[in-house]
Amino acid sequence: MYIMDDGIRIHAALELPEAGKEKLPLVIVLHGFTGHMDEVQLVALAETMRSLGCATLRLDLYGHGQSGGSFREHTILKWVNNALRVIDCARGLDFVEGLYLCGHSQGGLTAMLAAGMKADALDGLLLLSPATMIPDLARAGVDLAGSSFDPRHVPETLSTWDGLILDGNYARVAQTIRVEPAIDAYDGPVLLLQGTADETVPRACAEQAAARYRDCELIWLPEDDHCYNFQLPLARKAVADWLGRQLRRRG
Ligand code: FER
Repeated sequence: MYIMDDGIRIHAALELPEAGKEKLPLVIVLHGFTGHMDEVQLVALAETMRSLGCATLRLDLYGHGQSGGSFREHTILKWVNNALRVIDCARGLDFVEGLYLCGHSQGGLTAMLAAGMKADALDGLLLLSPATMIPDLARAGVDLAGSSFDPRHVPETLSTWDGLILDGNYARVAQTIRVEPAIDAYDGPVLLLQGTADETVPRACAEQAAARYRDCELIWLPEDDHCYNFQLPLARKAVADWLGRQLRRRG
């Protein structure tokens, strides 16, 4: 199905738990940079969430997967707008009681920013290796998606590690993003998962975000990478334990 956001189609997969009640908690799941909703770890973690009785809504964000917009024109703020729109949409569904937001990497950063804007709409935040270093890389002009530049004179386009072209506005937008105020504006419960061998997001990013949130459980996945290729069962268990606890707490 598609959810329209300001004229752009957001491709979404709504899946219900097998043993569902009349009212269900819903988890919205956001992928990362160059990613899509069908990545192995997102499909697996969404299945874990459904096994706990939640509905899941996996999305393709602007310029990714089967959604509208081009990769070149995407920015983190366009993704935040997508998330805000989908949160509003989810709140309007009559079967939804309890709303959680989950995001991987750049989608995790997006989830943090959206949660800071809509803390009152969310019952919990699940952050999968959130890429909180992106704004700092953009401000430094160093190795942003593999591209380095003068941060005061951002080029018209940047070319990424995989030879994809990004509009310079991606970097200009990222330069303005501050994660700390978004963290401070969200006082609900947070789960943060991070592999100890993640080569994309530095360990310090996870440590700093977890320390700053008021109620955050940080789970380290030993020797795991950015996409949980080695410890997916452990990632599933961490989500099941934390989300199960949140659901029981809410009754
Ligand atoms: C970067 C490092 C990581 C970057 C983006 C990411 C745009 C995002 C990774 C992901 O979402 O998986 O330098 O630049």
